[in-house]
Amino acid sequence: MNDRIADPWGPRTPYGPSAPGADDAVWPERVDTLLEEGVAEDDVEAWTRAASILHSNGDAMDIAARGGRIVGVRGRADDRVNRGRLGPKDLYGWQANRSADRLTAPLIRKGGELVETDWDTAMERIVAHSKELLSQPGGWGRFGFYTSGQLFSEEYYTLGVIGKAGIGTPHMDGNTRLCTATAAATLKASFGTDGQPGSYTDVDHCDAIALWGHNVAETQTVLWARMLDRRRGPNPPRMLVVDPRRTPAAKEADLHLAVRNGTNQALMNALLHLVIADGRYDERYVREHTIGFERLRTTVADHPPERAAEICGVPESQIREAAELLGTSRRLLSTVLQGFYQSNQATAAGCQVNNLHLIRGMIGRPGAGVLQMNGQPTAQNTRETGADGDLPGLRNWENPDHIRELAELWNVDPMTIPHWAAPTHAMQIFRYAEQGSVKLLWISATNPAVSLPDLPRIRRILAKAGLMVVVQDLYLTETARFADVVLPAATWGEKLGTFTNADRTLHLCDKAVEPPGQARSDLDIFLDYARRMDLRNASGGPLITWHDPESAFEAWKECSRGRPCDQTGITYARLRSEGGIQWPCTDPSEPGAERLYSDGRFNTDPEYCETYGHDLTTGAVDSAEDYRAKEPHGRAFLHAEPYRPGPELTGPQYPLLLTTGRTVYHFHTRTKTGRTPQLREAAPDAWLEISAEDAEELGVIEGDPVWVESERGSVLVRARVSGIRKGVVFMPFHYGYWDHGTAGPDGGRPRAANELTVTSWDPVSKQPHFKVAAVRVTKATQTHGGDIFESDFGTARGGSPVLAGPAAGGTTDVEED
Ligand SMILES: Nc1nc2c(c(=O)[nH]1)N[C@H]1C(S)=C(S)[C@@H](COP(=O)(O)OP(=O)(O)OC[C@H]3O[C@@H](n4cnc5c(=O)[nH]c(N)nc54)[C@H](O)[C@@H]3O)O[C@H]1N2
Ligand SMILES: Nc1nc2c(c(=O)[nH]1)N[C@H]1C(S)=C(S)[C@@H](COP(=O)(O)OP(=O)(O)OC[C@H]3O[C@@H](n4cnc5c(=O)[nH]c(N)nc54)[C@H](O)[C@@H]3O)O[C@H]1N2
Ligand SMILES: [Mo]
Repeated sequence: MNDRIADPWGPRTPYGPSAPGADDAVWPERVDTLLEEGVAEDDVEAWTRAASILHSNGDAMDIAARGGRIVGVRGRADDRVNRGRLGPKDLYGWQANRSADRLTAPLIRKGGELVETDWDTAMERIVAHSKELLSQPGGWGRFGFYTSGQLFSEEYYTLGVIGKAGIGTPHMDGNTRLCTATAAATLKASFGTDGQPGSYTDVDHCDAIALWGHNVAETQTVLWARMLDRRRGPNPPRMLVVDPRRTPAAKEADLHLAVRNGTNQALMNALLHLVIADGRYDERYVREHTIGFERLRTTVADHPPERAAEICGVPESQIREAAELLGTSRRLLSTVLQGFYQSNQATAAGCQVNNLHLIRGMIGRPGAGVLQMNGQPTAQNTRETGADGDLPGLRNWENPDHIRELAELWNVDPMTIPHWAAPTHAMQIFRYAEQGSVKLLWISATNPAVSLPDLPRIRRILAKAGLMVVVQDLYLTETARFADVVLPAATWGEKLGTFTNADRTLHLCDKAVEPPGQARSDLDIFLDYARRMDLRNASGGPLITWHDPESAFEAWKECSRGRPCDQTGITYARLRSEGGIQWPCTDPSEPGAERLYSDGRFNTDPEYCETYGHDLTTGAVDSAEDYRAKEPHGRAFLHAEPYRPGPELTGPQYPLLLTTGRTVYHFHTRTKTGRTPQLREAAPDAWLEISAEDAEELGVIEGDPVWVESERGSVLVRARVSGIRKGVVFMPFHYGYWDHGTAGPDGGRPRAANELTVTSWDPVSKQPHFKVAAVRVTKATQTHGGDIFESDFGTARGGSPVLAGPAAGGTTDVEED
């Protein structure tokens, strides 16, 4: 195999339709394998079926094991998603499972220190605190659960039922709030419910691809390989990229609009303006299948391309060219991701992409599709099962019938299920913890001390007196250092479960090896908590009636019955023999649905839909009566919204616009990829991307240390002079403290992008604005001799800004009784 650090995408296998519009293109197989040095395929003792959990593509693979250890991976040629291919993180990342610093025993805080203990002691500490909270009036309001986009369906569903039907708290959310809350919000707003209209096979058939704030080349490498293979084959699709940076995807594109971050809505309005003005929409489709065209038309009429050119900072001619590309395509595939979701006017701008497809009738047929992408591998499941606070089965919290269905399914009083207000979003849960009303914050499979915005504030919250923090993770993360109880979890390869990728494909991940030490699967931890809490249903029986992954899956399937994400036709046995299956799938003998909305009927019926809608400007919730009055009758909604400036504007003090994101080599806060030698060496430290013009003005050259400061905090990193647009700088958000294991919590140089980001979120999806903040950059000068990174960071700017951890934590350090 070629060096997949040097070439993340591997060799091309070109393909395409035999003639424009033909549906005969099939993506060739290419099997990628990586085994530990010295291990040959013949040495592998067992191959276990799995799929990647280091992005949302759902690449199917087999895990190789030998002597009870994982020794490598191999892509599955027969799977619809990747046809054998794997990306760099898939190929190398499994090594993190074997890291010597995995947590192997529970920890509790004693005398300010985290010390090893046994499961009984750790769980009883959580249970005692929980019971005490519940014994007080409104005790349910004292609980906050902050989970992930990286667990399995079975685990989320169990957590969701514990929270909603057991404790009855609305304060539950996933880090999916930071990730794909806007995907869900735009899908609900436009089509009635969550659920991806498109399919990856749309890549095979499209004649144009538009990437809206999505650096797919680095973040879904296998999907990108599919796109590249089309681009090198017969009848290739044209490509449009909208991104302030000259990413690998932007370099490949026919047209790159390097918009100023935070201006997506202005661009989208101008594009829709031109498409409508040029009559390039499908009048019949608009009439029969949509609502809201007149309002859309009048709103975008105020957004001519010359206005967008000024706001976005791109030539008007390019905007016209983009409208031409979009308006003349017969089969357009759009993908949308964080450049939209985490930016200004996220839901509004995401909805404009849906609008573009709706008014051109380009939805639900081969090649014509929208992928409101997911990012995390199992984010879709957090949303489906309700572990993000939404109701499971894509039900509507405002619809009393939906509440009744759940109450019957779980055999509980409907009033137990929180539905009197919108579920509490992650940023609000942290706010309640800050204010002191949430007194137990249970964090599973996420690392908010690196990934939430405005880290100085997040550290203060996690360290707050009177807040019990429980962290369930694989390692002693930046967040775990604040915990009162740390629970060691088993992970991918060490436990069994299912999850759904970004095109609705379910995969099963089987257990290949035993977890280290006393680590337990997240499912077992949640089940244990439910048992110890003695959570009961209305008849006095146990609330949770399942006991292992398969029985949990069967329970979850019942909950999905009759809903858009119906999985009742899927079984573990099918997933084991057939590989990936798309939902909805109701018939055990049929494949799942390739695309949604092929008949032009959307999930907007008032009895069926997942939301009655929001005001896109304020986020105010519409009432059921308002919604019914629109008489949707299965039509989709076209939403309109003028451009408004972002949450933070530049000025003389902070003249540059910061945006943040990813590199191909790392996953999030690097807990796994930072423990993978090849990936770690490929991108060992954080950096700041800056344009040549801005660098010159600041007297900075490639590699210079620079301070980047915002109103919240500051970081010290090296400059990379890149093709980013002038006035905009970029930082990867992967890097927390200096290094895993090598520096204590107060020994790290500040280098996390989120030291700088702003506490602000989209009014509808509540997704934080990670992609717009005002900063200033100054060249760092040496004051103490030696390497500035070693010597100066603590003193240069008012002491160590990352001071945190055990000394600062230890908030519920009650002695054992
Ligand atoms: N290698 C790698 N792959 C991953 C992940 C990872 O951590 N590493 N994480 C996974 C997850 S959870 C997610 S959510 C996805 C994210 O996948 P992406 O969304 O592709 O990744 P990002 O780098 O966050 O953002 C994409 C692009 O948005 C651009 N951008 C910034 N601001 C704006 C703006 O205002 N407008 C526009 N149009 N563009 C803007 C950035 O320059 C960036 O190139 O990746 C998944 N895959
Ligand atoms: N500035 C900025 N900030 C961002 C973003 C950005 O683009 N810019 N992107 C946002 C996005 S899209 C995302 S998704 C978030 C990601 O942010 P986080 O969710 O904080 O990132 P991870 O590092 O993936 O954290 C997952 C944690 O779960 C642990 N873990 C992994 N597998 C398991 C398991 O099976 N069980 C348990 N119990 N633990 C497990 C890992 O060790 C790790 O500590 O960051 C967000 N923050
Ligand atoms: Mo994400």
